[in-house]
Order: sequence, then C-alpha cells, then structure tokens
Amino acid sequence: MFKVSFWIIYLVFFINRNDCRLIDVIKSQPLVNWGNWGPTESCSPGHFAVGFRSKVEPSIGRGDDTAMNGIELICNDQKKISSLVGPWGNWAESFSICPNGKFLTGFEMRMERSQGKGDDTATNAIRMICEDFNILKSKESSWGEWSMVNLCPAKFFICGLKTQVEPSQGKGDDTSLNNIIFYCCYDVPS
Ligand SMILES: [Ca+2]
Ligand SMILES: [Ca+2]
Repeated sequence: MFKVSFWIIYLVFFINRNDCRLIDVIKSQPLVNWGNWGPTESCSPGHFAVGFRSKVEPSIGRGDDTAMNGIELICNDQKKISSLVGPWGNWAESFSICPNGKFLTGFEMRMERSQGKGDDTATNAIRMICEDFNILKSKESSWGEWSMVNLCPAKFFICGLKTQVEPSQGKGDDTSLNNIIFYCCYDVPS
C-alpha cells in the first residue's frame, strides 16, 4: 500500500523485568541537518503512542520563519512525550488521536531543503499514520515537499521519539525543528 523508505539501522533487545520489548527506528530523511538532538522519550513499557499534536510558528511575512518547532506524542496511558522543542509558535490545542484505540505506526513529513542565503525553515509538517492507515493531521506549515510514508515493521507500533532542534541563531536564520527519529516497539508475549 505504501512504499517503505529509509529503513532501519538496527534491532535491539530491551529487557524490562519480565517483558521483552523489541525496538526498531524510523527516521526523517535528513535533507537538512542543523541543531542538536534532544533526549529519547518513550511510552511506558507495554504502552504505545495513539496520537500527536504539533507546535508551529505561523508565517511571519518577510521575517525569519521557523515553521514547525515541535511534536508531542500521547501514549495509550495518557503519558505525553516530546523530546526537544523549539521556542517559537503555538501548540495545537488538542491532540489528533487514532480512532478505535488503534496505535501509531508511521509518519510522513514535509521538509524544506536548504535555501542558501534565503530564509530556511527545515521541518514544516508531520502527519502520523495509524495502524488502520488513518492519517492524522495537526498544525502545519506549507514550505517544502512531502516525504514518502515511513512505516514501522509489521506488528511494531510507535513508542518513543527523539528530535533535532536548532538553537536560536540570534539575528541569524532560525529553523528550529529539523529531524525526527521515531522508535517502533513490539512486546514479545511472555
Ligand atoms: Ca538560510
Ligand atoms: Ca528561518
């Protein structure tokens, strides 16, 4: 149904008391690469992400735009996780949630390539894919191009994230959110 891209670098076993949680990663295509990686944040063991919201700075005309600044996932025990978030813009008021208790299993992303001496914004939008292929939207900006859909392996669901955010450049050109890694988990039945 979807093309699967930018595949997986590694597979690790993560032992949590009696649980065995397999972890895989799906990543944004690094068309830009400014800033620092934040901490990995994860849903609690045995839980998965069911929805998200985004933080986006509206277009500011001739000034220095940053577009998307952050993403927050909500897990199925209501825990919220966000890694590193930029200081500009506003969060969507509510979370977009998969219907029928489904989990997140992939994403697509709109990213603007380097504009050279022009005004860069890096990541502009993310849409999250539910396991039944419902596509969730939140706040978006409209520069750049959409990536292909990037999905977790079968039976894996999104359970964590890590974001790369460029710190304030002062009077320079800010981009805020650049790249994202999503963690995909599968709980081996004990
Ligand atoms: Ca620039
Ligand atoms: Ca900018």
